[in-house]
Amino acid sequence: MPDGMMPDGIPCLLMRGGTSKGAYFLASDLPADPAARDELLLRIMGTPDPRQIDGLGGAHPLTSKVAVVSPSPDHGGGPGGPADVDYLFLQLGVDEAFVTDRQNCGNLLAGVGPFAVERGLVPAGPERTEVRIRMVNSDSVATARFATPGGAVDYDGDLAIDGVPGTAGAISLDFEDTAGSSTGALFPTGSVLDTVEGVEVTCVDNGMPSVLMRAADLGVRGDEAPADLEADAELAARLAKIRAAAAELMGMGDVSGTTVPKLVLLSEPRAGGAVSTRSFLPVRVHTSIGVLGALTAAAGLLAPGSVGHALAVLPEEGAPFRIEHPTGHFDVDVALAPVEAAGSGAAGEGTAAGGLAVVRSAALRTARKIFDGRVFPRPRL
Ligand code: NQM
Repeated sequence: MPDGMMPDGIPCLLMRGGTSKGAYFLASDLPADPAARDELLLRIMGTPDPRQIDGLGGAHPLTSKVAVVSPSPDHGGGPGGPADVDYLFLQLGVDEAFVTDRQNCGNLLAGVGPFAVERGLVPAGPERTEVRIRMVNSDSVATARFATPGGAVDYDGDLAIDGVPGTAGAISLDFEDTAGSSTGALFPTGSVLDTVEGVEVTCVDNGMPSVLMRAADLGVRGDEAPADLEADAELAARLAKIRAAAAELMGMGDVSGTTVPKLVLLSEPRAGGAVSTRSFLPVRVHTSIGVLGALTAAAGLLAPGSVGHALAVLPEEGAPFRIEHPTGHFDVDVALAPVEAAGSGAAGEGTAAGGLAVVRSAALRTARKIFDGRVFPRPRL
């Protein structure tokens, strides 16, 4: 038998989570050793190969994702109480053989609650189920709520999310402790505005370390198609330099070979939203925008003096923050308050330069069970 074959396969549930797609596993079905686990996942996804032809991956970073789920140990939890399950997110490369746990993913998070019910980790309620999920990557908690009529997950519903055809059942996601998720502060450079490589940027982390900048400052409009931006080699080279320098300022060190921080180009809204965005992952361009990416962009834009504050059309207090992206828009619910007013309910230690803290981060997504079975990794090359 060729090296590394597993004739019985590994239990795996393939799900769309938000605008992404990934393979969901119980941690107990994968090797406990991270190096052995990652090596196996690369063969399951068909990485490295630009087409991922011999695996589950869909030839794009947004479809080369893995969720590893397990019961949460007693100590897991957040300000809102203990967690039910642990969710470790792993981003795999497509044509490069890497697996990284340095970023989180709020889109795959949308499938974690349903997966926990499918696998019997959490009992379903008779109508609705609430699952508290510890996001291992950032050691923070999100609560997912979704319909389970008759004790089974109902994936159907009437919520449309841009970037996904049709409609599906709403999954609400409420986040705790997103501010400073992986950098320790909402504005990790200590300032809401910095100049990096001659370009004004706002470095912000409300769940996804990101570098916000005006598209116009990079010589683009900000409403280009992802493929057009990806084809611009000069832009790519400039962004790579800005990213490396901004990451140093953010205390993230050498980020070569990692997928954070993300880069977000901002321009004025075109369709009634607050702002138009193009997010870099950090090389391929997002076809929409990540969940934590959107929560982070909104938090940055809400801070007076940030790079996009003046060009954004900010929502009235309590109204959704509508982020326009290449395939439509994404409404998120983000609120900041002065640190003193935020009190102990503030979402995390992420006090900001400018004295602001995040007091609310929430969004609606959908998810769908696509395939449940056993996956057979390709043999070692
Ligand atoms: O920001 C892509 C995605 C993501 C991440 C990425 C995400 C998030 O859309 O919460 O969901 O930024 O690499 O899946």
